[in-house]
Amino acid sequence: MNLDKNTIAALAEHLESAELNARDVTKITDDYPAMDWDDAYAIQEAIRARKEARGNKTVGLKCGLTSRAKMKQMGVDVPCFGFVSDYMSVADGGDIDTTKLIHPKVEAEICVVTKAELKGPGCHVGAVLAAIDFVIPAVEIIDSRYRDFKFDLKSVVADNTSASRFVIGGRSRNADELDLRTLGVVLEKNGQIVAMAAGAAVLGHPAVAVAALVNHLGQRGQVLPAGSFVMTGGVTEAIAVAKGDNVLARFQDLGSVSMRFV
Ligand code: OOG
Ligand code: MG
Repeated sequence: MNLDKNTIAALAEHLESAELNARDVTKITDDYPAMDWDDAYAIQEAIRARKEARGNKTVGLKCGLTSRAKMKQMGVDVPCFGFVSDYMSVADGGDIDTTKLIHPKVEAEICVVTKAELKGPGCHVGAVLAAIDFVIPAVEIIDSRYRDFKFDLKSVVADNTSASRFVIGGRSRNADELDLRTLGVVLEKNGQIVAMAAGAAVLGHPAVAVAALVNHLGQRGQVLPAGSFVMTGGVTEAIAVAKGDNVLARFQDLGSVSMRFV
């Protein structure tokens, strides 16, 4: 760690205020170039603590930048991890208020809910598949607090990996009824196809993203408890949306997820 406690707390407040007031800021590594990975995750943890202290529940964990398309879009080469809170959840078919967001983008994601604890290091796809209770589709609405979505990996980790809203929909299925690698996803905006991919876009298999999350937690002495909701990351590049847009993501064997931006 290169930043002191007060700086971490101040940066958490800075980034969380930007989120809650829908106001963009410059990337924090511009002012704190010495910030390291531990600092970045410590800032994210401090944002989580602020939300929980206010009564918001942490309802899931997310993997980000797990597909080549996303890594290329954002100019980075390793995944990152964050969390989602109760107030970020929007019902399938629901409205998303764009006045509360800065510059939202949508991503189609294959998600899982676990039924057994997972623990790293050494967590692998087999352990993850054994621990999956069910697979469920979602659309994540990311909204980087950084101007023009321009950031480096440490800045985005501190900013809770751009987490903003998410919509769970479709229907749940057992993992053994699905081939998560060949599972097709089609993303539509206003009736037009804007992106498509298969599950293998996510690190070769979406369960690899869950294993990476578990190993990341393991390094920090944490486990992924049974009953966890995990988003494995956008299968395609993220698509910008604005007021008036309708988004529909179709998932092979898992139904569809939709929302309106108002
Ligand atoms: C970072 C968050 C990425 C995903 O699914 O890849 C993410 C960003 O691109 O702003 O959530
Ligand atoms: Mg995402």
